[in-house]
Amino acid sequence: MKREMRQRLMKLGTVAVLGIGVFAAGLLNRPSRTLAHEVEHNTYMVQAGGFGEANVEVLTFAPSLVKVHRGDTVMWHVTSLHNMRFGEAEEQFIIVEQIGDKPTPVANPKIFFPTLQSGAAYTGGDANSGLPSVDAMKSTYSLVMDVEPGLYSYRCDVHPGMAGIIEVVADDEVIPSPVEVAAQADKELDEQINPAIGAFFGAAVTAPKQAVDGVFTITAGTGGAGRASSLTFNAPLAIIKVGEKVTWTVPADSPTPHFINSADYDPVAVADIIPQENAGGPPTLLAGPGFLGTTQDGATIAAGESFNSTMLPPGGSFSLVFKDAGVYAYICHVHPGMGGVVIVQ
Ligand SMILES: [Cu+2]
Repeated sequence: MKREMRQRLMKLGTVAVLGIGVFAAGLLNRPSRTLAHEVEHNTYMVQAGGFGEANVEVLTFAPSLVKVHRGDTVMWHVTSLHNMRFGEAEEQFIIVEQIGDKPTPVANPKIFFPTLQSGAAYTGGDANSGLPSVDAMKSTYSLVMDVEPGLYSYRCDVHPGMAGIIEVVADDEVIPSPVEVAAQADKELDEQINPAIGAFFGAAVTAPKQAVDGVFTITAGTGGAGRASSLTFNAPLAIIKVGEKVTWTVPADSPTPHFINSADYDPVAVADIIPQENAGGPPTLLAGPGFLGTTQDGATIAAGESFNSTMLPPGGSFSLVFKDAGVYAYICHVHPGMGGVVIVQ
């Protein structure tokens, strides 16, 4: 996938370079001073997240800072569930709203819905790309930066700490080309992905082989590598005895939360977020069982019973007691490829 992405970027870069070449050739007889003004309106790619070996995902915008001229386009390559929102205020992914007289967890509409469509001009202030739909998660979103020189910061609200800056510079300032920006993006992603691959091997080496005092502890995802982590369980095969407990913990320095779901979990059948129309208003997105879970922490699971935790934030944990012999496969439903098996003897 990464190679494909690179090829696409190269192609884009080549087109941009050719474009500049043709344009520059037409301007040969003009004073060179006008060149910086005329050769404008490049498109700069920013990677919104990325992936590496050992199921590593990095939750950054790369490059984290991109310099553009006014009128240039910034195009984000969105590799997962990310939004880009310009604005000062912090927004929570799930908020509690009074619906009737009942406090109800709902998906924050300020995150989910776009206020600027892709391709529009950004003229300053608050603006949000909205979230890509699940079937269009590999997508692009672009904005024409039609603003005064200055720093414009934005963030992804799904992943706290994931932020980037667009610096709009004066027309006559020479800035890195789209090809150079693409190379910088790859470099920044690799610098984060590589330590996370290391963390994956470290976690595997120290993984427990058996329950201690009746508890088998499994680490969900890795920490210790900044914005990147391996979306794996350090003990993907846990063998316990009937009546023993499994506790999954998310490292406190994990950049992402996780879930513990029975392998038969179907995120389509069990909607994470249930849209509900308001009479005359915007839709309210009720947070569904995908986020809230259906199984209490510490519950006892019988043969064939399914289990689904609530969202486990960094530092969070979730335990199950297995009372029957059997094979219990599980996944994290938001992270493809993240799964494990508990064998109860
Ligand atoms: Cu996960």
